[in-house]
Amino acid sequence: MQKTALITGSTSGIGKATAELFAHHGIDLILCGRRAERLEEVQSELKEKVKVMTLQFDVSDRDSVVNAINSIPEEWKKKLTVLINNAGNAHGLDSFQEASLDDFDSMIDSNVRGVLNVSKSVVPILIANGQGGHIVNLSSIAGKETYPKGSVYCATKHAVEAISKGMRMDLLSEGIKVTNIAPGAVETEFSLVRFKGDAHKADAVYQGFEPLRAVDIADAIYYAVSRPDHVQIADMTLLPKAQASGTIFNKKS
Ligand code: 8X3
Repeated sequence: MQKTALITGSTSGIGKATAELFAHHGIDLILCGRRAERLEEVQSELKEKVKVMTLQFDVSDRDSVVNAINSIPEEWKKKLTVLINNAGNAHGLDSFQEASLDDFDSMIDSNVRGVLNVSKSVVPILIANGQGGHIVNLSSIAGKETYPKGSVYCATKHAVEAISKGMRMDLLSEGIKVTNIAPGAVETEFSLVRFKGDAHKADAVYQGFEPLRAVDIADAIYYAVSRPDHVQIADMTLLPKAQASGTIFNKKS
């Protein structure tokens, strides 16, 4: 059956790489993001290969999410089978005593509320379609471990892990599969956002070893969604060869 996937945060990084790989494999796309221009760019890049529509919203804005997902035309809703909850970010890498509540709020809003807002709007569509479906949640090595200066980022990704497990239990009876994907260091705009545009600090994160690329995670996501119907990939953790935990790296200087 022809798949259609809704991808949040699809204008950059892992989300964009996933959109490109899905298009390559003939999966139609509902591209979601905050930045209209970037959405149009990705749409024009991929529309030669598959059907593409775009939705502009911020995952943390509940009303915008509801309105945007309600506005999906019926013929697209009927074909929607895959949700990729990719949008999310880290804001700051600071000790608990130095970090700001604004940064904590931003991470909770995008990484936790965002996943809930989008999933609560999309799940009824999947259920109404009656064909099962597949939800992929982007967690992190930070969802498996806690590291210094990452208390709340790690907390949000621990929440994603719990949400993935809980969704898998509750959606079992609907035939909807849930996959949790937990990457380690992936070279994207992630660190630039975490360090609030400080390119020097962001680049340093990925120096001295070969980090994962966005396409490596897209590859894992595609693997999960392309298994036979009876196979459910529950959880995948992907690290660079030079990473052993959230904080242990084999860096060459
Ligand atoms: C991003 C990876 O190692 O900064 O989720 O937590 S890490």
